[in-house]
Amino acid sequence: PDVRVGVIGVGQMGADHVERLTARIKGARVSVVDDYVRETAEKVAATAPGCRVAESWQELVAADDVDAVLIASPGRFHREQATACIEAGKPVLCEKPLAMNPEDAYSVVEAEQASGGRYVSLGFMRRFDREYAELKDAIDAGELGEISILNCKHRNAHTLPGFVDSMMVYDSSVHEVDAIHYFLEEPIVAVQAVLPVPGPRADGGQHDPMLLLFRTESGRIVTDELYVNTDAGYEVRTEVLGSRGIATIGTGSGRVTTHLEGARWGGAIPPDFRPRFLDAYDAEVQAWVAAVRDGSHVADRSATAWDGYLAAAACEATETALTSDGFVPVTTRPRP
Ligand code: ISE
Repeated sequence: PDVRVGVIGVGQMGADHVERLTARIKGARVSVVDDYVRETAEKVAATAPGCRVAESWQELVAADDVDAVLIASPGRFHREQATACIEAGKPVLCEKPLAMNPEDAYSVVEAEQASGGRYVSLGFMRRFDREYAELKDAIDAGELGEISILNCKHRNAHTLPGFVDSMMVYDSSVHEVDAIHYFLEEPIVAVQAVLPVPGPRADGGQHDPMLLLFRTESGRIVTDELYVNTDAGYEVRTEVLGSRGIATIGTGSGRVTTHLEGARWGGAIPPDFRPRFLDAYDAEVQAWVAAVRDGSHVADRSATAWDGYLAAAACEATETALTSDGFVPVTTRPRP
C-alpha cells in the first residue's frame, strides 16, 4: 500500500511537495495536510485525491491515517514538530533548517538518539541535484586534486517580506553550509562576514548582498556571496578550485536554445528554487518514500538531524560574525 504522508505547512514549498507527491512520486500519497491558515490547507487538500485537513499539526502527527510526515512550515516550528514525529515513531522529512539555533537542533539529535530509532531526514535537496552529485563524485574520486577554495554564489530574485539577516543566514546560507559539509566532509571552524553597502532593495537594516567566508578544519576557504533580492532570477553556483582541475556547477549553460529572436547559447534563468531544483526535490522525496517503505527511514544521500545541528552551529557563528571583525570560531558539541 502507498505510504500515507501528512504535510505540515502548505504554503509555497509545502504546496509544491503536495503536488509532487500527488503527480510524480511513486508509492506515496498525501492523506492529511495542515496549515495555520485553514483556507490554504483546504485549497491544497482539494488538489490531492482523498486528502483531508487536520485539526492541528499535533493531530496530524498522531493520526492513524498518517504513516510519515513532511514538515514545510517556517523554520522556527521545525524543532517542536520534528521532535513530535520522533516521539510518535513516525519518519519525517523536515525541510531545512532543522532549527533556528544550535541548542534546539541538538535537542532533536538527542531526541532521535533517545528513541533508539532513525526518523529524521533533513531537506537539503541540493544533495539530490545531479550536478551536485557529479561534482561530489569528482571530488571523491580525486579528479580535482587537492582542493583549496570553494566559491559559492546564492542569488534569489526576491524573498518574502521580513526576510531579515538571520533568515539570510539560517534559510539561505545554510544551504552552502551543508554543501561544505557534504562536499568536503570536514567541519567549518570559523566564519567571517564582509558587508558591502546594502543594495537598493535591502529591507530596512538587512545586509543584502553579503559575503561570508568560511574556514574549514584543514584550512580550506569557502566564499559565499549571497544576494537575495537581485530582482532578476534564481542562481546557485559552486566553483571548486583544485590542484588538478577547476569545476563549476549551476551555470545553467547545459542547454542550447534556438528561437525566433535568434539562436542563443544557454537557457533561461529560473525565477526561484522550485523549478531550478525540481529534479532534486523529486529525487529527494522519492528516496525518502523508498526509505520509509523499506523501514530504513532515512535515505543514504539524505542529510540527517546531525547535519542539521552542524549547520545550525555554523549559522549561529555567522550571525555573530555579522557584527564582529575577523573570523568567529564555530564550536560544536560532541555527537551523542
Ligand atoms: C529558501 O528558503 C530556500 O530554501 C531556497 O533554496 C533558498 O535559495 C532561498 O534563499 C531561501 O529563502
